[in-house]
Order: sequence, then C-alpha cells, then structure tokens
Amino acid sequence: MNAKENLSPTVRAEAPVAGPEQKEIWGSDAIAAVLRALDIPFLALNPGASYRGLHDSMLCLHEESAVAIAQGYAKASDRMMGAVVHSNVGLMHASMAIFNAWCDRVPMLVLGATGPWDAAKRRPWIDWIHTASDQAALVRNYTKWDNQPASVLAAYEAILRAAQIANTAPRGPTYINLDAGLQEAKIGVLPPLPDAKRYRAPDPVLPAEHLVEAAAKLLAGAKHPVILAGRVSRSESCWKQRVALAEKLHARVFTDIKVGAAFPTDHPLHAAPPATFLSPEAASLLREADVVLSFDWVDLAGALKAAWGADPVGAKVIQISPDAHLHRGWSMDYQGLPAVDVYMMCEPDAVVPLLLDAVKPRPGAVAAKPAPLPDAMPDVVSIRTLADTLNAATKDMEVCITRLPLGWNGAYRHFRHPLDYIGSEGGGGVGAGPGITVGAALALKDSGRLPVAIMGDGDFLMGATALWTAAHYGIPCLILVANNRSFFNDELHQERVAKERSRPVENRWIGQRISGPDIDIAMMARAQGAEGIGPVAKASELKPAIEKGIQAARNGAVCVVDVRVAPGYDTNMGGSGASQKR
Ligand SMILES: Cc1ncc(C[n+]2csc(CCOP(=O)(O)OP(=O)(O)O)c2C)c(N)n1
Ligand SMILES: [Mg+2]
Repeated sequence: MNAKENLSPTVRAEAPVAGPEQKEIWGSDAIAAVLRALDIPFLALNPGASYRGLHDSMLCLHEESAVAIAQGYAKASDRMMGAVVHSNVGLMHASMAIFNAWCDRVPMLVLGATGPWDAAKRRPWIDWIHTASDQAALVRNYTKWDNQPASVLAAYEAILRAAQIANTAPRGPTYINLDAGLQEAKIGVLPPLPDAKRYRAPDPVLPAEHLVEAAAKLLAGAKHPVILAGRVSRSESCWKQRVALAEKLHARVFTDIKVGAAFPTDHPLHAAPPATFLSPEAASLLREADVVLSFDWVDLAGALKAAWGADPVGAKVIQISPDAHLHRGWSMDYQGLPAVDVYMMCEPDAVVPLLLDAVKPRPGAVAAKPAPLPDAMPDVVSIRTLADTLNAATKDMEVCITRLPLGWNGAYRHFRHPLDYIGSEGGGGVGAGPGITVGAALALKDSGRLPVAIMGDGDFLMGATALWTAAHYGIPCLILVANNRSFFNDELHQERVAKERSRPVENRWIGQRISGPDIDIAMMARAQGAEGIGPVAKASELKPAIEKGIQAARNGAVCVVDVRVAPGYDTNMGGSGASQKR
C-alpha cells in the first residue's frame, strides 16, 4: 500500500523508490485504496508477515505504541487514526492499548491479520501459529465491532462499516482482521471504490424537545446548580458555549483530570482542582447542589456517592450521555448506575446550545474558593517544583499537556483552552504515556502549540520505544519524566497493607523501587535519536534543564528530561485522602 500519500507533507516521510508501472492488482492494493478513500490521516504500524502485502505506514517499535499513538492523535484532534498490528501475537501486544482507547471512548480503526484462512495456502509452521479461530475474540470485549472479510468487496464494506461505527458516539476502537491469503491474492481489476462520503458517521443525535424543556425547568428552579463537565470534544466553540451556559446558570463547575480539559480551571465558577477522585472538599461542595447537570461525567454514580455517601442523593440529576449505547457485560468501565431525573442520550456538545437557549439567566453569587495548595518543599525536587518551573518557563506559550503523572495535583496548573490538556489514557494502563504523547504531538505538529508530557518513570519505561517513531518522523515533543525511581503508587498500596497488618512500613519499597542500578533515562532517549537531558537532581538545575528542553522541542527535537523527583504524592487522587489508589 502506498500510505506515503497519506502522510502529511510536514511529517518526515520515508521516500519510496518508484517501481515499474504495476500491471497486477493485489488484494492489499484494494484495501489501501479504500483506506485512502476514507481519508484516514495516518496509520501507525508494527510489521509482520501476516500483512506483508500492506506495509509502508508510520513505523512503530511495538504494537502497544502504534495503538497509543492513534489514541493520542484522536485525543488531540478529535479525528480517527488507524493502527495496524500483526496477526494474533501483534494483537496480543496491542490489547492493553486497545482497552485504554475503549475506556477513553476514542475512535480508532485497528487493522490486524491472520495467516491464510484457507489451510491449503498456509506455509508450514508460521502461518499455522499465526492463524486462530475467532482471533478477534481477543479484543471483542473492548472493541465496538469486528470482522474478518473473506473477499475484497467484503473488505471494502467491513472497513467502511468499521470506520462509521468507530466514529459514531460513543466512539471507540473497531477491529478488522485481514486474511493474508486475501491480501496476497491477485485480484485482476480493482473493483470500483464506494463513495466514502455516503458511509460517514451520522450527525450528533439531538434530544427530544420535552427533555430540554424538563432540564431547563429543573435548572430554573435550582438554587445551587452544578455542572459536572466530563467527556467533551476539543472544539473551541463548544468550550465557549459551555462557559456561557455555566455563566448564564451561575452554576458551579467540576472537571475531571481523567478526561481532556472541559472548562477553564481558573474561572470563578470552577469549583475544585480536577482530580481522579473527588477530594473530600470537592465532594462536600457537590453535596450543596440541588440540581446536577452531567456532561458525560465518567463516573456519575461514583461522584454522587462521594458527595452523599449512603444518604439519598439530595439533588435532581440531569444526565447527558450517549455512553450506555456501548455498555456490555465484560468490562465494568461503565461504572455505577446513577439515578437520574432527565436523561438525554446524546453528546453534551450537541445539547449545550439547546440548553443555552432554553434556560433563563439565574442570578447567583457562587464564587469558587481557590484551592489550598501545600507549600512546595524547599530544596527538594518534587512534582510540585517541576510543575512550578514548567509553568514559569511556559508562561506566555501555548502548551498541550499530553500526560500527567499519578502524583499530580490538579491545582498545579490551569487549563484555559480545550487543547491545554487532553486527559489520561482512560483504562489505567501504565505505559501509555509515551505513545499518547507522540500521537498528540503528531496531531499538533506545526500548530504552534508545544506538546509537553509529564510522566512517571514507570509509565515512561513501559512505553519508551514510542520515542523512536517521533524521532524518525520528526515529530517534536517534550517529555519531563517525574522520576521517583519507583512504581511509587504501589509503594502506597504496600504501606496501607503494612499498616493494616501491623508490619514495618519501611519495607514498602521492596519490589517497587527501580534503582540499583538506576536507569539512565536520558540515555534511553538518546539511544533512539531523541535528545536526553539529566538526570536533574537539584532544584537549582531544574529551570535551565526545562528551558533547554523547551528550546530543543521548539527547534523540532524530541526531548526527554530525566527529573529525579522525591517519592511522594501531593495529590487528591484519593477520594478519602491517600487511601484510594489504582
Ligand atoms: C500495565 C499496568 N501495569 C501495572 C499497573 C499498576 N500500576 C498502577 S500505577 C503503577 C506505578 C506507575 O509508576 P510510575 O509511572 O513511575 O508512577 P508513580 O506511581 O511512581 O508516580 C503501577 C505499576 C497498571 N496500572 N498498568
Ligand atoms: Mg515512578
């Protein structure tokens, strides 16, 4: 396939040698043609013999990063990208990243392959181990649809359908398994291509008028309305409408660090720093609400439970979410079942303009209290110091935060634009950070907005080879590794267990610390053609290191700064202090 034509001209492409004019058309040529017709901007791939007829995309060193790159791209652009993974074994590598994309409701076309389904065509040994009955069963529980087409015409339809389903809200990955026998078959003439425009995803569903009226009525009678701003698009105009609605209603707004920025965090109506779990302070603010308006909040039932505990929820609840369309039996990522009073099974961005028209302005005097933030520890490099230094260095710069570490406190940095922050990996899969960052950086390339990730060392180490793809294709980004030389989150788990069992807490590090030898993270970056800075262990060295990193990324480099941070979380990740960890 000549996917080079798909590579944006600004990405350093691998120039193919022009071959003789092609007389033969192969199955994979037809598949490439339909992918081009769909206008999929990029395909990230890890090669394999199972689709040796379908190569030449964006090369990745691991299937997990191919999928994470596609996820990051969609998170930063709201546009679907493709990922190509080798037959069963590649799909196995890809599976965690597909799960992350599923939980994150990110559209993605995943193409895989099988050895020839026709056993008579299989090469000895290898084609047999690459062929599995119902291979897609590996990922069926966290993909929206899958198919194994048996002919070129069936492949056309399967790819069109997969793209349409993936792009229909609630969005998610779909999987097409391409038979190596089909890809490598001579097919004579190319069957006429369908008109891809006629197979687009539908326009957003709008709510029935009476539901908008019912919501407006509840909001008109509210004394303390609250908006839970959850999964929304990266659109700037939708962002502005959301702000206008909150201002018209004088509603307190909560945001969630698990998903992309949804509301300016320094707005007087923004109630509490975005967090993974509601902090006790945020929960008690939510408890003051008499009407809760949920914009596809990831865990509405959990938020209500955090606020009201075992008591009956003291607010009327308006739920705007299409999410239940993909709730099924295997994964419980659908969260608890909230009791709601008005339910619009639509995307919030489609409903906000209708609500904006329907609601009456509500006078009110809700002013959010600035969140108290503990003082930074002097002379110690902590995630807090890292945040403060980054904030100072990027004061007048457009930055997209593509990743945050678990110890991040949502009060460390404000988000004022939908692209200031794209949210987490969705499924809790550590190792997604580097790939998501590279994918987001690909989407943001030449936009003037600098992609910056702050990620744990564990996260970096599990996905580090995604950097090579960025270096190879010239996709600039800056990664600041908050390196506590530990899977520290699990030290906290160990600590809790030790306390429960009256055992020495001092042993919590055993089996969690990544030291002796220390890993040279900057060298890992350099080994892949990126720039590597550090280790930076002193607070005084941090500012120049970050400034150098920013400059390098602005000059087009992929740059990694190894920042040795003291182990410790200054975070409201825990709904009850530090006790709720992943
Ligand atoms: C694939 C995967 N393996 C293991 C875990 C369990 N886990 C959750 S957080 C964490 C530690 C991550 O380490 P790091 O990124 O360095 O962050 P830190 O906790 O040190 O701040 C681990 C291992 C996970 N969520 N995903
Ligand atoms: Mg760590």
